[in-house]
Amino acid sequence: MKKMIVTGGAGFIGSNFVHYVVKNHPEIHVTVLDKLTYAGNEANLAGLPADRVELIVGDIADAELVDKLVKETDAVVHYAAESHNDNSLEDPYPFLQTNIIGTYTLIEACRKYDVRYHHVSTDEVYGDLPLREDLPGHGEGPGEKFTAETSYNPSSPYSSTKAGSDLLVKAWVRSFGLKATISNCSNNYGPYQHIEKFIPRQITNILSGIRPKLYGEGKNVRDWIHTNDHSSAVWTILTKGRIGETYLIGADGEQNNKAVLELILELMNQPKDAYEHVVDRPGHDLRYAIDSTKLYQELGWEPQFTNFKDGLADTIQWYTDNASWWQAEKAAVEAKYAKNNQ
Ligand code: NAD
Ligand code: TDX
Repeated sequence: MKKMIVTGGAGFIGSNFVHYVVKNHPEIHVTVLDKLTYAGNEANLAGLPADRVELIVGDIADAELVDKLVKETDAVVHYAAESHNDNSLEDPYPFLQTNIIGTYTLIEACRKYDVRYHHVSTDEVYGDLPLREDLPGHGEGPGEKFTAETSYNPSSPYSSTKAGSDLLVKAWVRSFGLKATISNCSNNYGPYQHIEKFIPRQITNILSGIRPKLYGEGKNVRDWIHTNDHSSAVWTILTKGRIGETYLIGADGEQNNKAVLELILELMNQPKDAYEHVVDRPGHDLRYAIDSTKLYQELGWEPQFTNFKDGLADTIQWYTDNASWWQAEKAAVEAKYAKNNQ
């Protein structure tokens, strides 16, 4: 493999993956295909060598453009998506267009040119799990974490379009022999994450003198993984994974939202209760938890960034040092949330 296309490579996780590839795999040339929606930012790729990374501004649903690019590449790693649950509750249409039609467009081109395809997806396709305290095995019994065998049961317009895109890929593997793998990862954190998302929203609230906002009681659990560990896992699956297989990516990082917020407040020298409870998200998933045994055992992957407190401290430092990256957008993001009393 010498050339790869990374869709959504100007977004949060995609740009972290591009940095990862440039740093660790000097033999690869990366073409980023990104529409630069509100979530995409050319600055996320700043400083990368021009002879190794090329940005093409375009839509993954543009069949002509996709055909032209895929024809010339060895692999496609597909990150581009509409990614925010709250936005999908306001206006689902772009989620259908990008996540379903966009994925369809990419896999059609990959099938035509027999190009290796990796599909980046989310644990949210599996719906949610009960809280550990409500389970007899406290979350460690059979069926109490997501595995590749868990049935799909998505809750939001966002997660249902991701589920739909996963199913398209599975069908293209079976019916057309598409050379694809799928990964379903848990919640990522780290630099370059859009400030609409939970962790950067609260960090930038505190930096802006705004009280952080916790949905409902804050009991909902997310299984946090550092975005660099997501990148190494995707690379491992792309290069060692078995065609047609699904691998779940997680790093045993379960935390409820209240605990995460309290840790952010502590790390930023704020009182533990310096936040507001706001209106809960409709249909809010309760708990996600990933069993990534298959990825560990079959492909020998291991996460490196497993100290959540240290990772969070680094992330806080990044948003503190890079205020110019987010400040211009802050007021508009908060005004949008305020309309729903969030
Ligand atoms: P993001 O919203 O930060 O970035 C998405 C990128 O895709 C942006 O650069 C945007 O400009 C681009 N894009 C959107 N529509 C496009 C289109 N039609 N054509 C071309 N480019 C388009 O998202 P993210 O959080 O980095 O998520 C990336 C991927 O990882 C998504 O597929 C998401 O479902 C998946 N994922 C995210 C998480 C998470 O915690 N954020 C966890 C698991 C999986
Ligand atoms: O202000 C907030 N207050 C709050 O309590 C926001 C924005 C969120 N929350 C809660 C909702 C969730 O329980 O925090 C948790 C995390 O919220 P998000 O950052 O919106 O992430 P989530 O909905 O869990 O989805 C994320 O992980 C899975 C990504 O956005 C998805 O793209 C990915 O598939």
